[in-house]
Amino acid sequence: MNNITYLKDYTPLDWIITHIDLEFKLDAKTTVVHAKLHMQLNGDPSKDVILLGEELNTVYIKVDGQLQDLTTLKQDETSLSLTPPQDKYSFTIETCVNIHPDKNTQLMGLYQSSVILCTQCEAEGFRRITWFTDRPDNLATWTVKLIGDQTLHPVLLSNGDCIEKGVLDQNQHYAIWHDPHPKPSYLFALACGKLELLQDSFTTKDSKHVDLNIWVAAGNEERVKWSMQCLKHAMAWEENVYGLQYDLGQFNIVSVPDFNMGAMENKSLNIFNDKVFLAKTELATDKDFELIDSVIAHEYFHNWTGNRITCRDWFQLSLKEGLTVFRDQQYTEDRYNPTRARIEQAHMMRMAQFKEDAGNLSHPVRPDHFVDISNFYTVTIYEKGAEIIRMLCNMLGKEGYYKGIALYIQRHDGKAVTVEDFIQSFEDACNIDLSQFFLWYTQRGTPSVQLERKYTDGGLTLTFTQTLTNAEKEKKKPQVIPIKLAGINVTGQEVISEQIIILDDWKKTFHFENITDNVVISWNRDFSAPIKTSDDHSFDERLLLAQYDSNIFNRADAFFNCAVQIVIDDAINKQDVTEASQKLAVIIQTILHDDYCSSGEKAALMQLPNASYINQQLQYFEPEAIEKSLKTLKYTLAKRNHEYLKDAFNSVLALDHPEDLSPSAMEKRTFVNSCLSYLACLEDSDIAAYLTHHLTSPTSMTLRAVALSCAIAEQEEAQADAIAHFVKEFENEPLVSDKYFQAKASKTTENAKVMLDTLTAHPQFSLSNPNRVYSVFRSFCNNPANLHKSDGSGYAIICGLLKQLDTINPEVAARLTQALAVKDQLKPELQEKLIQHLSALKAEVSSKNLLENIDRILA
Ligand code: HT7
Ligand code: ZN
Repeated sequence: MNNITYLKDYTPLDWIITHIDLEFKLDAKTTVVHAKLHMQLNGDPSKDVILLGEELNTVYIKVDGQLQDLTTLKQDETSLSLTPPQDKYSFTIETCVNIHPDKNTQLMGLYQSSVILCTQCEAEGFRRITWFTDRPDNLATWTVKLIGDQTLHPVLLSNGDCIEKGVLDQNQHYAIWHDPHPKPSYLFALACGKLELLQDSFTTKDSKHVDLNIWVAAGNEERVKWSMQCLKHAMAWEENVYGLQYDLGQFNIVSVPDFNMGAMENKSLNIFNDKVFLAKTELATDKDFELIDSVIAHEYFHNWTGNRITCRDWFQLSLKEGLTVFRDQQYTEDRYNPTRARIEQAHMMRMAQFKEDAGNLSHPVRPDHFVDISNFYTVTIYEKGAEIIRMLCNMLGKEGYYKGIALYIQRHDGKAVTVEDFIQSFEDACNIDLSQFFLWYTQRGTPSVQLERKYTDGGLTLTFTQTLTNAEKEKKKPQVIPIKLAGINVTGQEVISEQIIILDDWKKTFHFENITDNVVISWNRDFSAPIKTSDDHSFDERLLLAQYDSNIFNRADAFFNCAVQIVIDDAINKQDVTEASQKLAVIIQTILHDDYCSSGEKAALMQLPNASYINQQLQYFEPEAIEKSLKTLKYTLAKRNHEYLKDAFNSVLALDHPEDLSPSAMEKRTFVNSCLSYLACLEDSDIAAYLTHHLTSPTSMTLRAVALSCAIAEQEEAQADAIAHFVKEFENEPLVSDKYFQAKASKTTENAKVMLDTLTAHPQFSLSNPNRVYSVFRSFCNNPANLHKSDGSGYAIICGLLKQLDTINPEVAARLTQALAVKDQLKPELQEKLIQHLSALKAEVSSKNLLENIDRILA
């Protein structure tokens, strides 16, 4: 059994590394790493120094210059124990190790990605580079010498400022980098290779000049202009909104094709996955552009929330991630349409985070144990963590929030701290007790809140009841739930004005005087709390909200929930839903003709739920029935609005300028695409011609990508030649091929194995590139009708893949298990099949990432 690390066992280091001198002799096959660690007493001097290392070929280890006998040092496979010299409070450890970047398919530590040698150290990758404490609470200053071949590695980058450069014999050269800001090892980075540079600069409010350098492989230069603009926007935004400035003379970004996540915030040397960095309108969609903007902002914002103030231990991961996601969400809301942004954020929470929290991998935002921390880079830590801070911000008001942030930064700059330290800053700045609020960090699961209306002479009483999953078993206490609400009468007038009430008990009532009419409550407006809601509203009352609610977020929500209800009534409750579907169709008509909403808001207002979300609402998944009813509903809505949709589609399409990346131009294209996704399920020769045209002509990728997914989903046979044309046109553009993989793999098919074999045989596909693996297999898993096929064949496919990935990239493998963490929502026969496949897989794999998740699912 793998070792479990517990939060309660945290102890500070007895010896810390205060400074490190590192030297790399770079070579893809064998890189030689020399390290000199400057150790200082931080606790008990009688204790040994424990250093961690993984897959290192150790050449020597010296303590204060004395060679050590390697055979006696090892504690186990991944740690060694060194006895400090007697009576000394500081000493040095020197090590020399060989590592093999070209064999590193895990993409953790130092690895090769196309022509670039680069690193990924968060969370525990630095120990794959050299022996180190490798904990976030060991902050050190760093001096790094990089030596490489001038032809293969003309650019040599690391953290901080370059303090020396020079040429050596045998075509070698070197660069020395010094980072004056103490940082933990997970923020170390190097990136070396044949890289092209796009340079710009930024002047801070204090008139400090910062060089902005973007480095990419040759051929990608045209695709980084947007990224540079986004970086400058993010820097200015953070100064204006948070009053925080950049703290070094240069900021470097390198983009690589092989990367386990989106990007990494290494101090002054961010490394990005090409997927969230490279873009031009012919190759990337508006969604890609917007995502790039938010990820660049996110990584840049980490400089303060994560780097200057970091985590004491990995249990505190949400301290930096939740806060930084909240900050990048604020940025996106300022840059684009805030309502649409909020609808998308809530959508993500409901689709992914609620699912995680209801499944076998559920964990608190601040977990209290783990086997492998890399399994905790989850929507719970990131997105739910951000929602907690949003609630805090709404409850304290903007002024209180920024006061708390300022105090947090003033107190903890340069330190490794805890979530408690963060919350304490708000308590002290705003003089408020947040002890009950803190339960959001420690209690897992999504709270469910139920609302009941009762009319009493001349007034209305609202009763809110919260229930928490496993409340008794896990000894849970009621959480603090801020609920934004308003009341609307039958004509759509607001008769209870918008306000925030706080539910901080299992049950609470709120009374409103002078209410005589029937009132529909628009509540949890703007997703004021990350909760599941249920109430006593009728279908018609929900339709009223979908039509009249002045809060656009809740209007979209009402439409969405009506659609969910219709699909479930049709598929599961076997009710006649003809009338309800027609009523919902009328709402689309209203949305299309609404003069007060922007195009992006209209698109958000008529968004349908996906099959995965609807299945999630059932006691047991019913993939086939849900898929069929969802298709029927979409067809009914499209058919009834055929002409309206087409008019709206054509008139907005006519306004399109593919090169225009302004938010309003992007919104228009979003709207066109959302009309198209309805229209494509009808027989319409104009729409068929539109699909063919966009698949075969170089128009905007925003329109082409959705044309592709609609063609594959709805008209695959008729559009076969056009689809083939698209695939051929982009055979050398892996990021575009990913869009094809996604569309194909998410479609329900009779023979999934054949379909997946064909995709994985595509020349662009490779199991060692995470983007390709996710495009095919995550998309496949997101379709319940494929993954949860009644014969268990979906599980056989995924478990077969996980077995292969276990030896190539266990982190990616473990991330894919998330789709299987719904065991208890499967009917007994299917559950049995999943258990069989997972148990067999467990016997065949060895990575702790994968084993931890398999165990959690099977538990
Ligand atoms: N903080 C970064 C996390 C990350 C990561 C974690 C595990 C494995 C690979 C990784 N690459 C990046 C990303 C972020 O949240 O900004
Ligand atoms: Zn982050």
